[in-house]
Amino acid sequence: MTFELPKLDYQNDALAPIMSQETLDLHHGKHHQTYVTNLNNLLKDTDLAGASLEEIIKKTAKDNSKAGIFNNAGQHWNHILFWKCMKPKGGGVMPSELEKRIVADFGSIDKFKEDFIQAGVTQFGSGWAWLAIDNGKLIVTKSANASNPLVQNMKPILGCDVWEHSYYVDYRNRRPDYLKAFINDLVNWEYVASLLD
Ligand code: MN3
Repeated sequence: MTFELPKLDYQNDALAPIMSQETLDLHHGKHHQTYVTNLNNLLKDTDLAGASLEEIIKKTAKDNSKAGIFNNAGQHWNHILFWKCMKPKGGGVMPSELEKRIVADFGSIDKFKEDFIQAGVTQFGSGWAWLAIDNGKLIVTKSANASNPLVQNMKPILGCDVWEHSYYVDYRNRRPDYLKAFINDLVNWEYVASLLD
């Protein structure tokens, strides 16, 4: 299987000013494309060629000799979710099914958002903040570099990229401001809700 860079569901300038066209040009057009290109090159003539992206991630997660494949496969998967989880004029009111689940598992929407922002802020170095389903319960977690909750048998339903390439053009070193803007003004809650079991 040859993996391909997915097209975005919106124009590269459609998330501005929260996420600029320059950021999307670089992040989607260059960074994500590089992960896809590297992944295809690394998979050539291996026993993983032909496996699904999820299978590749799960099979290489604990194998240091396949770290290159894991990193590029993980980043491809993570970015596919990330682009889908945003939309122009995002944020706002969640579908009631998702809202109920979040209130049940976090106590309130505000507490969930606080936990999510905190996860992203405290991820040391590059990585991701996640909302994931763990045995039927919604949890907030974080991961380093290319990893994600799939490797712990959880199902991520929202991911925020906290690598510097995701926010440095628009927010410089202010990662907390980027995370607040993401959760309040960019998230496509209808898409996140569609991933609930
Ligand atoms: Mn990225």
